[in-house]
Amino acid sequence: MNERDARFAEIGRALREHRKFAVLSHVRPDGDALGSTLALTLSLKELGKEVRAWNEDGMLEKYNFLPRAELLTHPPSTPEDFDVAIALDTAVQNRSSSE
Ligand SMILES: [Mn+2]
Repeated sequence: MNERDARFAEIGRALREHRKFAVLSHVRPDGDALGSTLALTLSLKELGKEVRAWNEDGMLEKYNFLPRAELLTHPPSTPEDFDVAIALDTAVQNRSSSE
């Protein structure tokens, strides 16, 4: 297995072997941020996982046509624990939060 496939396999294991996920994307989201967040959220739910889909800016009205758009919300003000947090469409760590 080459290095890229090994990394994908490792990500697959992390997804299969854990139960509770937060799926996040960058601030001032675009269609790929919100669409990829919803797509992974729905895939994980299909696997029976507990998933939160959050974006600092919430769902943009113009993307409300996306399937299950209502699942993507602003993060709550109270902290929540997860097994795995996944940042999508986010090349640098501090781009998923406005802080
Ligand atoms: Mn983007």
